[in-house]
Amino acid sequence: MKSYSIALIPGDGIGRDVTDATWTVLETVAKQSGFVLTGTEFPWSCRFFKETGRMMPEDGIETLHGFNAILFGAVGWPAEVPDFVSLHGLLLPIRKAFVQYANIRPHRLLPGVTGPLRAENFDILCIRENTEGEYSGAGGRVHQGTLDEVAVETSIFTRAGVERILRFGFEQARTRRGKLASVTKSNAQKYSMVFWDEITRKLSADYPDVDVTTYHVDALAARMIMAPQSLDVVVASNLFGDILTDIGAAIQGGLGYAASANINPDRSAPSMFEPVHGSAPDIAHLGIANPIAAIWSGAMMLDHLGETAAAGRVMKAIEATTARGIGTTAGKDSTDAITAAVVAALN
Ligand code: GGG
Repeated sequence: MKSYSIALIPGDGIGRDVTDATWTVLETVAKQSGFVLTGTEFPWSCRFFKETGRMMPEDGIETLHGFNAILFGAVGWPAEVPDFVSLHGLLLPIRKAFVQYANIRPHRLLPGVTGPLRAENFDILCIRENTEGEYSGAGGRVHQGTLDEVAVETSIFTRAGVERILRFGFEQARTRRGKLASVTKSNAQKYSMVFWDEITRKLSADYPDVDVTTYHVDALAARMIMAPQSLDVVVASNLFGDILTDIGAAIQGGLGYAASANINPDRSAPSMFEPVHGSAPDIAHLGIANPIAAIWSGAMMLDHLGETAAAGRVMKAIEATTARGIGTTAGKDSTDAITAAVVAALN
C-alpha cells in the first residue's frame, strides 16, 4: 500500500482549526482510496517563538526535508510577535529553502457560493513567483530612529528565477485554455519589470500555441473585477501575485475559498500546501473558520502526490457541500459542521 509522510504545521490562530479539518478529510479519502497518510505535527508558530525565540528550530528545514509534503495552516499573531518576524521566520524560509518557486492559486466560484461580481463563469489560475522578487528580504536600515534614517529594500529578479516561473506559467496555460497573462509594471519599474517583459517575449517563441498578453499590474487588477472571464493563467511576481490573489479570493467569495500550493516543480524537496488566508486572530478559537480553502489545498496536495483520483473526490465533496449551501455564508456553519458535511459527501 502506498504511504506518504506529511509534515503538519498548523501555525497560529485559525490555522489550527482548518488544518485539523483538512486532516480529517484527507484521512477519510486515504482510507477509502487505499493509501496511507502519516502526519507528524510541528508546533512552530508565534507561541513557539515566545517560548524559544525562534519561529522554528535551527534544524527545522533539515527536519522537513524528509517529508513527502507539508500541510500548513497560517502564520501570524501580531499582538505578540511582529508580522515581519513571524513571516520571515517560518513561511518564507520554507518556500525559499525548498525552491517552491511556483505558488499556484485557483480562483473560481464553487457551486452555491455567491461572489460580489455579476460575472460567474470565470476560472483563473494565478501563479505567483514565490522565492525572490520583492520578498527576497534584501535590504536594511541605517541611522534608525534619527532624522537621517534610511530604509532600503531591494527586489531581486534573476534570469533563472524569472525564466522558470514564466515557463511554468506557459506550461500550465498549455494544459488549460492556452492563454497567459504576464504581469509587470514595466512603465514605472524600468529595470526588473522590463527584464521580466523581455523574458516573456523571448519565451513566447517556445510556446507558439499559447496566446500571451503582457499587462501592467493596475490594469490586470481592474480586469480581474471587470472581465475575469477573459483571464486564464496569470503569472506575476511575488508582491504583485500576493496582491492580485487577494482580489482573486474576493471575487471567488472570500478568503475562505482561496486555496494554494507552493510547488517545487523539480521535486527535489517537499512542496507545501496552505490556504491563502492568514491566522484571522479576530475569529481564532471560535470554531467558525471556513475550512474549505484549506481542504481544497489538501486536494492540491493529493494531486501533487499523484493521488489524482482521491484529489478529484475531495473536490467533488467540497462542491457537493457548498452546493447544499453549507459553508457558503460567513459564520453560519461551524468549522466542524462544514468538515462533517465534506466527509459525509465523500462517504
Ligand atoms: N496560510 C497563509 C498565511 O499564513 N499567510 C500569511 C501571510 O501573511 N502570507 C504572506 C505570503 O503568503 O507571502
